[in-house]
This record gives sequence, C-alpha cells and structure tokens, in this order.
Amino acid sequence: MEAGLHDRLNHPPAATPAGIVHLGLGAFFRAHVASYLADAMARHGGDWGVIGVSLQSPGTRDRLRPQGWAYTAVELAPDGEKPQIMTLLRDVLVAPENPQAVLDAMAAETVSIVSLTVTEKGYCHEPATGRLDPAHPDIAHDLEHDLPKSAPGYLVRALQLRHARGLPPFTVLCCDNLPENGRVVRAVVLELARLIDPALADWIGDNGAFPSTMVDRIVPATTPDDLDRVAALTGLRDEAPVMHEPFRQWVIEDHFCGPRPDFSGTGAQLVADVTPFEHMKLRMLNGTHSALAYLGYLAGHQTIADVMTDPAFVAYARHLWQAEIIPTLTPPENTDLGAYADALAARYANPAIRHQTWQIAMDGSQKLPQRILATIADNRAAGRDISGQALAVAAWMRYTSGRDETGAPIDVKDPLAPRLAALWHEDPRDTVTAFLALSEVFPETLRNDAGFADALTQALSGLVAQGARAMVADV
Ligand code: CS2
Repeated sequence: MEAGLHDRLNHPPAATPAGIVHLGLGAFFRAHVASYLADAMARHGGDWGVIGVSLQSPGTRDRLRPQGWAYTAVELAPDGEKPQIMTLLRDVLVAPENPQAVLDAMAAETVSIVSLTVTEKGYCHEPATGRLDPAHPDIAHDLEHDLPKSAPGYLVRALQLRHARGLPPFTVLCCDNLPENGRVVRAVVLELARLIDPALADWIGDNGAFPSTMVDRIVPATTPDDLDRVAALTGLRDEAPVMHEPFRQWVIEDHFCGPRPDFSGTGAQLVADVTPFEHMKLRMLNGTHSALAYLGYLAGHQTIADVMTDPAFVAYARHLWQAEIIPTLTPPENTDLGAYADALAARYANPAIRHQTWQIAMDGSQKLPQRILATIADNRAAGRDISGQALAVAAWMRYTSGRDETGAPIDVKDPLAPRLAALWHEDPRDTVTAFLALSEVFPETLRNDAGFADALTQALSGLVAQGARAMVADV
C-alpha cells in the first residue's frame, strides 16, 4: 500500500500562525495564491499560514484533515509533471457547520488579510452593474441574522466583530476574475454594512483596504484519475491534490491596511493600478476561454486542448485576439499584447491540461459581462467588428437551451439556468429578443443596440442551421 501524505509529514516544518483567512478553498486558491504564499514564506519567513474556509460543503476539509491539511500541487508541463507538497494550511473550517468559528477566525488579532476565491457569483452582485443584489436569498438571510451565509455577509460581520473588539480591519484581498475586483467587493461590503449599521460602513470605508488583483493560472478540476497519477508520481496517496499549468501571474494593487507578506523574488507584482492587467487578462484569456468553451462544447470537444487541435478554432481565437480584443486594450507597461496572445495559444494547447469545456461553460450569466460583453460594447462604440464575439454569445444562448447539436441534453450549471432555458424559441430572433431583456447580464447600451441584435440573430441562425464547427470556420 502507498504511504499516505501524513506519513511523509511525520515531522512537519514548525507551524507558523495563520495571518490569513481564505474564503473559498477550491483548487484555484490551492494552486495559485497558496503557491505564492509558500514561496514568500520560504524566502522571507512571516506568519502567513492560512485558515481555509469552505463556504458550502465539507468535502475538501474531510479529505485534507487526515493529511494534516497538507496536499500536493502538481505542475503539468507538456514534458512532464512536477509535484510540490504544500504545507501552509493551518486549519479548514466549513462555514455552514459553524459560522461563529469562521467569524472568530476572521476576527483574530493575528489575522491581517482575508482573501477570497468564491467565484463570480459569490459576491451576490448584479454582474451588469456591480451593485449588491439585496434580493439575493443569501443577502436577504444575512440582513436578518447575525450568523451569515454569503461571502459579503462574512466579511461584514467579521469586520463588525473587529470593530467591537477595538481591532483594526483586515485587508480584503479579492482573487476572483472580476474587473476591478477590489472595487466590486468594496462596493458590496459597504452596501451591505450600510444596511446593517451605517456607522460600521463608515468605519470600514475609512479604515479598510480592498486592493484589486489580477490572478492567472489554469487549474482544471481534479479528477479521480489524477489521484492515481499523483500516487504513481510521488509514491504518496493524496486525496486532495491540485493539478495546474506551469504559468502563473499575480498582479496586486499595493494598498493594504495592515501587514502583508513580502513577495519580493516570488514573481508577484505589486503595482499602483491593476486595471490594465485585469482588462488584458479578462478579455484576452477568459473571454476567449468562454468563447472556445461554448463553441467547442457544441462542436463536440471535451477540453480546450482538444479544441486547439482544430486549425479552424485556432484561427478563430487569433481573429478574436487581433481584430476584436486587442484594439480595445491599453497594454500594461512592458507588455506586448501580440506576444501575450501567442503565449495564450501555447498554454491552451498544452495537452497535459485536461480543462473541460463544460467546466469553463459554467456560470456564463456571471462571466460574460466582463469577459465578452464589455469588449463588444467598446467595439460597437468604436464601429469595429464584433462578428467573432457575437458568435460566442450566440453559442452561449444555444448552450443554455440545454440541448446540444445532436439533441442530447447538456448539464447547464448557472444560477440563472432555469430562466435561461425558458428564453429559447424556435425563431432565433425571438430568442435574441428574450435574452437581450436580461438587464442583469447585458449592459443597457447593448440591450438597445439593433445592430448587435442583428449580429446575434445571424450568428444564432447559423449555429442552428450549420453547427458550431462550420460557423467558427466562417469567421
Ligand atoms: C476559466 C478560468 O473556468 C473558467 O471560467 O476561464 O478559471 C481560467 O482558467 C483562469 O481564470 C485562468 O487564470
């Protein structure tokens, strides 16, 4: 029998106290932010151990606990796999089991940062406007109860506790793929705090910090096969490894209200303004990821690497970058956007990364506004081509109908899934009209843009008549 990870770690390195509480302990955090924190501590020390919080289910905690919270992060390069054992987690809490324990952890004097990867929908905001949705069931709950359910609720109640105890606020470090993500989380926290106690909102506004960040590393969901591959690779049985590409990037607005790790030498970039990096990454990477995911899924491809074996899809991605996305961007300092696009094409084609089109297709209603619709709006205002991105939006409409090109059912995961499925009509123009009425998804300029509606109708008609592969080849 293989040794377990806990045997290997019989003599773990001296545990440093937790300076960070992280909400949303998914694979992305454990492969990305955690890797920078481990590097920072290896180089400079510091009390930057992490208490992880799962906001929904106990699965990750239950798999990690017998391993003493250690896990393997495996880098998947085209030429081989490199494992690293990660030992920075100090504890894992499951919020619904004991919300008070989570609030106490966040209100500990030693904690100066609360970071988040709770996905786009975790902020309970309206994607098209960035404002808190007070009608969201978890927010409605959090307004009525002291023990919260939502991520904004945990932030507000923990800050309230710190205020009452005379402690300074923690820095809220958002690591989700939202534009100006620090501004978004600041806005929802202040709106919620104001509804609970206006004086608390003022205190947070005056003393808190919400730096924006751009995060990047492709981390496909871990599969049962991966567990066996990791055991074969390391000789250690790990029930909760994470698999990731070699590339990583983290750009952080240098605006903290308390101590932070020393990131020098780790590659993390501390800058005054993250916006150009965020726009580049959200539009060039996430925008094309979503486009390739919907169209690729409809064309029968399981993974992004499979999609990239078809020259028509590669040409389509290149068209999106060159003709429709790069013209909308201001390049970050020292960045060549053409070279960035080349690097993305190579990252997507990495055959070692089995990143499911179905996984990326999740939660499109929360992702499309910042990934694709904002770019289209800029292009419409400037009179530029939108054909490739309109095709991607039409593919999302077809996808969310719940039937693929062969009539087989699609397991659509989206907070709006039932509503989206009901928008599908026989006549593509009716479908487009119904979708464009979704004010939480489409910005007002696009909802009232007849040219955009025509482009979508044409693309959707083509998808129905000819299929995704033929339409992609035609762009
Ligand atoms: C992907 C992202 O699942 C998705 O929607 O587009 O998770 C993507 O892999 C990361 O943002 C890469 O940094």
